[in-house]
Amino acid sequence: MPSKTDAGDVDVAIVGAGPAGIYMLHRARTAGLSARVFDSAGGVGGTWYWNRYPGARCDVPSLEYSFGFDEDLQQEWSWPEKYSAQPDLLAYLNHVCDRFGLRDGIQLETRVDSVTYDEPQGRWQVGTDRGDNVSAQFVVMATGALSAANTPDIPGLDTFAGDVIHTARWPHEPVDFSGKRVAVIGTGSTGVQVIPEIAKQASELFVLQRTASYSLPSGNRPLDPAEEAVIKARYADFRAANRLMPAAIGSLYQLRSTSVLDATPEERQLAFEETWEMGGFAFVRTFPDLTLSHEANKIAADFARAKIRSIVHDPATAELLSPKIVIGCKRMCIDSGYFETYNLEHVHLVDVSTTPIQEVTSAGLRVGDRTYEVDAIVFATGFDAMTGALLRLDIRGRGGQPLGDAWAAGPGTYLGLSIPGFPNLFTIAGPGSPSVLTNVIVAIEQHVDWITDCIEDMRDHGYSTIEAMPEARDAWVVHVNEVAADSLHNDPGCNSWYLGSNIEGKPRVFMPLLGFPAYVDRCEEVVVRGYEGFVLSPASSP
Ligand code: NA7
Repeated sequence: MPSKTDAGDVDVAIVGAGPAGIYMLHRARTAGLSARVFDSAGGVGGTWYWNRYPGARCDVPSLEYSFGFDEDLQQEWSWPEKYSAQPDLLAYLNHVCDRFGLRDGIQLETRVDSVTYDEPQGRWQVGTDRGDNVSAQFVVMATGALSAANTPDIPGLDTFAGDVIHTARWPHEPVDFSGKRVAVIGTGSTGVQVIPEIAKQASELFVLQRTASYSLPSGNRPLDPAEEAVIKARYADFRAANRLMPAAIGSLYQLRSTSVLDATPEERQLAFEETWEMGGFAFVRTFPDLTLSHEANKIAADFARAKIRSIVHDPATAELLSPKIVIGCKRMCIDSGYFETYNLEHVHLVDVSTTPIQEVTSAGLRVGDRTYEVDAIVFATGFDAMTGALLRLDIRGRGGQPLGDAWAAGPGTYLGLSIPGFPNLFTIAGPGSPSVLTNVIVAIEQHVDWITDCIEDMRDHGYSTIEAMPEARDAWVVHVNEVAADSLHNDPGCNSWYLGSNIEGKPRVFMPLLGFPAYVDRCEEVVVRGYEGFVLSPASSP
């Protein structure tokens, strides 16, 4: 296997300097591979570099949403809060880069705009907007599942006289909304975080809601050093226990194992109150069947809707804020004071579910007969998730085939790691892997370890190329769909970004794989069986 062939060549080109790209660089280097990371951002951090809107916070507890690959790292870092705010996560990821001496391998402010397979050479050409043309034996797409920001194409947007900001492209300098009339479009995980913060400053705030979200209180608080010490005393065991959980988090919760349908109304109420108070995702796991059957699901949904009615004073607003969809079919939101915000006199909820936003004028937004005059519009409208970042790049595999053609009917991968026709190109936390349905840091570590071990195996055994077989991909796509078929995530009333249905024209396909721990076993089994489902070729035959 060639090492660096000339100044511009590397063994591994990595696209993206978020947690996945950072860890990939570290593992590649420790495996003796030359590697370079490219990112269009001005700093490392990925999601936590871009999403610097007020209120931005992780919805997975800090002690779990952090790397577990190095014992010293996890012992020396201290988190100030149970759920980390964006600046703390960004500081952590910068610390990781410094601690492992990674900065010289990361090329920032450099957008990769083409990734092309050079078939005769058996190498990839990575082209950037700075004119780099780097030859790499392997390419790792660490581009993030939620990084391609989605701004709806609303007529007249370019005529608006005020400020337009997408939450995922928030300015670095503080934005002052004091005395301003602001519109926020979107009430997903981002909306529920940013809305209470903007409401603290704005003179008037219009929230344009298309679909009401279930949102659970975070229960965020300063992290108790004693609690942190208990985890740190057995951090490796804690991580291992989490890796056995369906979402790779939450091994600490002592939840019930019996059906909600077998509980009395009093027992249900008590159980739900307990997990609601606990904060975070615990609520959806109060009983094991809440996300498995409609009957069980409705009981949890009714409880959550009753909570909204108990918080929001105006009954009409409470009704509008009460989700009608299955609870948990979309990603649950986690908030700090979201519903309470609607009790403020200057905060107005605007329903755009039946009458969409028609146009933006120079003065504001027109919905039906009414124009909402505002000084700023904030788009909390999410992402072209899972495939967006990959398809926005010009990736071409064997025969010059664009990835967009290969994925015209939906993303087809083998193990969420590899695509037939795109040899030696790996996706981290890509479609077809548990990715966003797990603690994504755990998913990233598992993928990076698998990819690095695979490259090392290839090197040890004289192989230069690995490529997924089309039959293996087809069987994997069937598996991903089968697992999701009976899940409430696939409920016809649910238009989630998991299904791509937040983006017009995107094929409706459930993209992540349900079933984390079993997936890890499957990846290991594939290796044990000699990379079953892959073709490995020796150096002479690219
Ligand atoms: P989400 O969860 O996709 O939420 C986006 C929100 O924007 C959601 O309420 C959408 O309504 C709304 N939206 C999108 N387009 C429009 C238009 N054209 N008009 C009105 N409303 C619109 O993105 P987030 O950034 O909040 O969260 C993404 C993930 O990041 C989250 O799940 C966590 O994993 C972290 P809709 O529901 O589509 O009707």
